[in-house]
Amino acid sequence: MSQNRSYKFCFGPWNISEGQDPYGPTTRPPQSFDWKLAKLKKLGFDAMMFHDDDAVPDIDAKSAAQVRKETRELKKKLSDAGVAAEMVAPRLWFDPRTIDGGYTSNDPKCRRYAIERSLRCIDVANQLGTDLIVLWFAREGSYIREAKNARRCVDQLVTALDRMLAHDKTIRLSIEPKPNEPMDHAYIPTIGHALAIAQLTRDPKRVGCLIESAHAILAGLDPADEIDFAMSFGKLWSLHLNDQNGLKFDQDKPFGSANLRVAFNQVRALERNGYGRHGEYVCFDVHPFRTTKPAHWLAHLSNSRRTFLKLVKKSRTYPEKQAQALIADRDYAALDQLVIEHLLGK
Ligand code: XUL
Ligand code: MN
Repeated sequence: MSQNRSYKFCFGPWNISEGQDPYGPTTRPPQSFDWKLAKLKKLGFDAMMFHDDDAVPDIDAKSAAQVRKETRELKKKLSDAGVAAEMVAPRLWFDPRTIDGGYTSNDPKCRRYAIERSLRCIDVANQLGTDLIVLWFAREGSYIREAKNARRCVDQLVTALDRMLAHDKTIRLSIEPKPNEPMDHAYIPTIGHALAIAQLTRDPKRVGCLIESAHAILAGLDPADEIDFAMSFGKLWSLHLNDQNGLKFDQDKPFGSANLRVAFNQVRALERNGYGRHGEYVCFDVHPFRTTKPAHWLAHLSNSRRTFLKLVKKSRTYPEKQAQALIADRDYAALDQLVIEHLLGK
């Protein structure tokens, strides 16, 4: 791995959020897309990630011609700013037709809507110049076990993936697993599940994954191990770094905020596998704390990037020889302390 390798960074418009949570309204006034794009550039980020309706607001209400026109305008804005579109994700969890799931809804009309919306999302991605579609299967799961036939749901997920793969021969589907929230249990809770379902599709090569640190932690897993696993298959096509303090609601904390050592190990895993070598971006799916004042609104993004880059340095200066000697001696107590002191610095 080249020590000079640098990373490219990305976030989405939803990461400059207004502070609403299930118990209270917004705490900051909304900002325009143009403002967010200008800030992204100024903070040293290279790309923006999109939901289909971040790209074309109210996409369901618009004709194909109107969607094309608005996507063209967005593409021009991005090109003028020198910012790439990293991915587009169909937002399948807002519409009343996805109340009981998108691809796995018990209602065939609703399943059809979910697939048609996803095909539109692919067209938007094409026009924005990215071949990456991210699928967070928000409501593809159950509130109560008996409500759905999980076996049939797996078939329905494969059908949906196959329809997307057939719609466009060049797009790649990146599944972003999350074990719960909004559902009690999701059908694709981990990277193992994502890579396994890829094998059931018509073109497994074009189905990969996206790891979000918080989602792995919610599944009781170490995100660094998830990174190594996905990268063993050459299937880690995107990444949402953030942090999560144990098994609670999805917190989307700044990277390294809850557990610096877990963050360090994710960076080490990315370094040893050469993440980014094929153009992959490091995206931060982080949110400001609800208490954040508008004046400090971007700190969670610049801080995450800053922490990441500091951890890259820590990874590249890790006392590897000493660590190897301790491993050979099976002295893990000393190894543990070596890591702690390396992170603490002088
Ligand atoms: C949800 C989540 C989403 C996806 C994109 O927890 O992480 O923002 O990353 O749809
Ligand atoms: Mn995410």
